[in-house]
Amino acid sequence: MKAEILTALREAEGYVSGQQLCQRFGVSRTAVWKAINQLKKEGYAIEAVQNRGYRITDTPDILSEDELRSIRRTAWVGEKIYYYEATDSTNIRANRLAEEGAPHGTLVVADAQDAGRGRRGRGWDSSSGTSVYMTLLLKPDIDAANASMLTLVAAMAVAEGIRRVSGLNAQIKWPNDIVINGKKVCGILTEMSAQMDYVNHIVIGIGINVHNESFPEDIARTATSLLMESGGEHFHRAQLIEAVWEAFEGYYERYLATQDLRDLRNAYDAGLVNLGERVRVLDPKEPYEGVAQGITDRGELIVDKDGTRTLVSSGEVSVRGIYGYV
Ligand code: BT5
Repeated sequence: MKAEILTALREAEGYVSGQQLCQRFGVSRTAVWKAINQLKKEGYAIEAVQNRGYRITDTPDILSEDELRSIRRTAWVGEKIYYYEATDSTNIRANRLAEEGAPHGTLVVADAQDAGRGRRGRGWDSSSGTSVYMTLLLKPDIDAANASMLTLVAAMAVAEGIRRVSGLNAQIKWPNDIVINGKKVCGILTEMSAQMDYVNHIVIGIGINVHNESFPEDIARTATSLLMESGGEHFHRAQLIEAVWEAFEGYYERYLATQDLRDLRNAYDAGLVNLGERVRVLDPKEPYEGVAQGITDRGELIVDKDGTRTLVSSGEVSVRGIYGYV
């Protein structure tokens, strides 16, 4: 009921009386009073005035299942939400939940991870109280060969969510990073469980640095946070999460219609940080340089190498800017 009370307080223009809350949720005054007290303990600033009722005066950056549910506006993402103060990795959790029968659209969110992971066995720095770590579980009816494009769909959604909540110019570094001013603010890890021709489930894991003031030495030069890029602003993590998934639902629908990116390609390219720039393709066989020209309908990066068009598939290679990380 706490989530519902939070929603009611947020929706109200002014005060909401205890009586109204009792009637709306069919509970006693004491139950409402208890729930309000619990919310206060969790850090919400709720004013109680006799004969008028309750009013929420400040929404601190609280991450909890109630907070996420109370501001949820998505149609199907997060219909079921699992929140953990700490977990190994939200991707690992989501994979486990999928095997236990959790439905399509289940969202796993954590405040800290002790085994946060990136691609190919790399790690993801996952301190507590600073960031967003979340994973969406999908059980879509798609061809396994089309699944990797979901990373690009998610990247578009994260960039849009960050722009909407913070106003910062978040851009995409193909295929799975979001960057601001040339530094990495978010990484995406998509994993699939499939048979030869049948997708069991897909998890899309997203880590976004929000309040971080600094980073460990090994990533300090390449990593950044919304706080660092905004000159010290603290953005609301639950609102950011909501904004990302709202954007995702729209893009996902367009992806699903064709199971490729033909409808999203132009929008993706518009947010691509390397568009028209020289990049270095770290092909394990032989690295080469060229100019990034955008993506294909299937999400490959088009690189013009001395007049020859080459296509780079995600998963095979990394792409670097010539002058550094981007
Ligand atoms: C990624 O891998 O960028 C995917 C990261 C996905 C993390 C999310 S968090 C929620 C979910 N649960 C998980 O366990 N994972 C997902 P990759 O492209 O391989 O980049 C990893 C590299 O980024 C590392 O080797 C570091 O160099 C750098 N890095 C690590 N932590 C970082 C951070 N917090 N911010 C920026 N860069 C970081």
